Amino acid sequence: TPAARLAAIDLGATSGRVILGSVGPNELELRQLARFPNDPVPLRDGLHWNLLGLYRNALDGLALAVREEPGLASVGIDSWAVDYALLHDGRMLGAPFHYRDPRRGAVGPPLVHEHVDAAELYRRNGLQHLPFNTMFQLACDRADGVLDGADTMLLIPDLLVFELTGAISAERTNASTTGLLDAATREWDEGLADTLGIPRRVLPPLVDPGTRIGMVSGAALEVVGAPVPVTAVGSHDTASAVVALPTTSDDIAYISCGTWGLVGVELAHPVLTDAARRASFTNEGGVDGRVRFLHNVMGLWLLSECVRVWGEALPTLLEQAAAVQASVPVFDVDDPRFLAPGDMPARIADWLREHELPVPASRPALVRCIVESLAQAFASTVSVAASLSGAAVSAIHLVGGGAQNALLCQATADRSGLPVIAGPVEATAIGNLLVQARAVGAASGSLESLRALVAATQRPQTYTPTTTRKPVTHG
Ligand code: ADP
Ligand code: LRH
Repeated sequence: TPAARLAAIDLGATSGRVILGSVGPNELELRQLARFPNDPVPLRDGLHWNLLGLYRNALDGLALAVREEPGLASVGIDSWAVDYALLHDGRMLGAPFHYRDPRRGAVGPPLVHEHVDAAELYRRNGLQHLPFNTMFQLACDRADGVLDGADTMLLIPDLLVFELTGAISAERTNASTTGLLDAATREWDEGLADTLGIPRRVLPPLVDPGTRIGMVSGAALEVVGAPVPVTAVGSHDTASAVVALPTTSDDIAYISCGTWGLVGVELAHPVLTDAARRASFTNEGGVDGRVRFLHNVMGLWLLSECVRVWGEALPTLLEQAAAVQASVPVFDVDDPRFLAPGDMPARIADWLREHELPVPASRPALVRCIVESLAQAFASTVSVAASLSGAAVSAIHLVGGGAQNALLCQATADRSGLPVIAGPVEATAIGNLLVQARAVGAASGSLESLRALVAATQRPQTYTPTTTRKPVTHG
C-alpha cells in the first residue's frame, strides 16, 4: 500500500493549523502548512468566534496543501466541541457564539432544567454539566426567538464541511457533546429535543468518522484549486487526540492537554452512575464507538490568560517558574469563575485569599502555583476516572501543546505517582489524519493498530515520578 497524502484542518481554541500528512503502513509524517491564532471577538450581544477568519485561513492552508500535493487524497476537519451556527437555506444566521460567553452560560442551564433535571439529563446523555453544552445554548437561542428561523444547526467542523462541500451532516463524536445525543444508542434523542422545544429539523443526519462526505466544490473550489474529497474524522478535537495515543496498552489514562485538560480513560460502554455524574465525568463518543470517559479540567487556559494580561512570553515564565524554591499553594482550577476571559491573575489571587491561602508574590511564583494546581487536578482526576470506571491505570499519556511544558509533565508524574508519557504535541491532527488514512485505504485495522503506528513513528518523552506519593489505585 503506498502512502497517502492527506490534509488535516485542526481548529483549537488557542490556535488553528493546517497540516499535511503522509500516511502509509509504516509511515506517518507531518508538515505544518499554516498556523493562525484563534482570538474571540466581543460583540454587543456577547462573545463570538471569528469564524469567517478561521475559515479563510483554513481555505488558504488547504490551497497550499493542494499546491504541494496535487494528488491530495482527502481533507478532514476537527475543532473544539459544542459551538455551532444556525442556518436558513444555507445562510448562516449570525456569527457563532463562543462557549466562554458568560451571559449564555448563566441563562441556558436554568431554561433546560425547568423541563429536565440534572439527574435525568445525565441518564439520557451521560454528559458532565458544562453550562455551554449545545443544548443549553440552543435554549438561549429559543428564548431569544432566533431558533424559529433556523432550518439547520451545524457544529463548527460540520459548518466548515458544509461550506467546502454543500453537504449537511453531523459527525457523531462531536454530536455527542451537544447533550442531544442518546448516550446508549448514539442517535439523536428526539424526545429530549421535543421536550426542550428544539425543532427536530435542525438536527442533521449523523455520520460516523471515516465516511466520505463530499468534494470541495462551489466558491471553495475557486480558492482551493482542486475538488479534494472531504472525509469525516473524529471532528471533536478531543476524539481525534485520543485516536493518536502512542500506545497499544489499555491500562493507561490520557490527558489531552491544550486550552483544556481532558482527563480520562477509554471505555467500551458509558458509565451513567450517579457517582460519575456527581464527580462531573462525561461519556463522550469516540471514534469506532469507543467511549471517552473523562472530566474537563480548566487546562492551560489559566496560564494563557495570565500571559495575555501580562504581555509576557510563556517559555521564559515557565523557566523562571521552574526555579521557584518557595512552596506554592494549590487552588481549585475547576472553579467556574475561571471560565470567562478576564484578569486571571486577580481572580486566582481572590480565590486564594478567600481560602486563606498565601498569594504568590511574583509572576513566576504564580505560574508555578498554576502549574502545580493543574498537575494536582490531573492526578486526582486520573485516580477518580480509574475508580469510577474500574479501569486499571499504570501510566498517563499527555498529548497536545501541554506536552511541551516539562514542568507540568513532571509535576503530574510526581503528584500521580505514575509515569507521564508526553507527546505527540499534534496528536489531534494525527488522529484526524489516521482516520482519513484508514478511509482511503492507506492504513487499516482497529484503533490499536493506528496507535501502534503512532508509537512506532513518534518520539514521546517519559517523565518518571521523582517523589514518593501514594500511587493511583488500580481497578
Ligand atoms: P488548542 O488545540 O486547544 O488550541 P494546543 O494543544 O495547541 O491547544 O495547546 C496550546 C497550549 O500549549 C498553550 O496554551 C501553551 O500553554 C502550550 N504551549 C505551546 N507552546 C509551548 C511551549 N513552547 N512551551 C510550553 N508550552 C507551550
Ligand atoms: C477542547 C474541547 C473540549 C470541550 C471544549 C469545549 O478543545 O473540544 O473537549 O469540552 O473544547
